[in-house]
Amino acid sequence: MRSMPLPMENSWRHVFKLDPDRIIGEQELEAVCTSGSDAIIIGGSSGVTYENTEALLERIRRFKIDCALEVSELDAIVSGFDLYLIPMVLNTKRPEWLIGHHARAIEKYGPFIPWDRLVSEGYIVLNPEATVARITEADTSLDAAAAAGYAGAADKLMQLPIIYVEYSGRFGVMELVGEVRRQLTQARLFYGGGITNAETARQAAAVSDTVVVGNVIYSDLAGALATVEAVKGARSSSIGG
Ligand code: 1GP
Repeated sequence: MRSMPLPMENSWRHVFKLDPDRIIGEQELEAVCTSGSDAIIIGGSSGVTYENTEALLERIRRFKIDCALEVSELDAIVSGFDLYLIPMVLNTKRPEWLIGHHARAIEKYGPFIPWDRLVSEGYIVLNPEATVARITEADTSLDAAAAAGYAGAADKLMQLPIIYVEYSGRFGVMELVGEVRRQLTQARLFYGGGITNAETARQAAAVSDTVVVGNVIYSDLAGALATVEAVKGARSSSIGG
């Protein structure tokens, strides 16, 4: 009997997230795409359009690396990505960011949605200053036990394949991330936020399955590239014991 291939995202240990609304030069993009990172996610919380998303995908396609779109704008969904990541914000005070936009998208585009390429992510948004926290009115005051409660509900009751602890723009509390990790039975844990060098990358890698590096690409490329090696060499509480 042939076993089902594992989902692509399960092999991602390190991911770079590129914002289509920010400028990146050819050499810098090449360095990112050939760095040994496992995938590129294209996504952002503001200024994402069909045009800038398509333009960035086209440039990334010159390289052999998985490329996923993290969907935030219905008007900016471009075909041709390997995967489409669908965020559901677990700790939002506004239900449209958990399920409402999703329901409307299915109502409108249902027959055209490539379901086999969609993966949902249960976001726990924890930096109050991040654009995503402001837009979604996330309850960022959660302590570790409360964050783990959301993670457990999403892992066990909703069966989401990814839980994403998001501190975008600020390095988070690793004890909290570890507590979230311990609640998960089947979901993969993504961590993103404030990773700027090898040391912060190693710390995040120790408590999560997939480490996402964003902003530092635009401010310190060498620091960004150093995170790849650091994550690949790090042990995780869930990978390899
Ligand atoms: C953002 O989690 C990612 O969605 C990465 O965060 O930009 O702070 O690295 P940074």
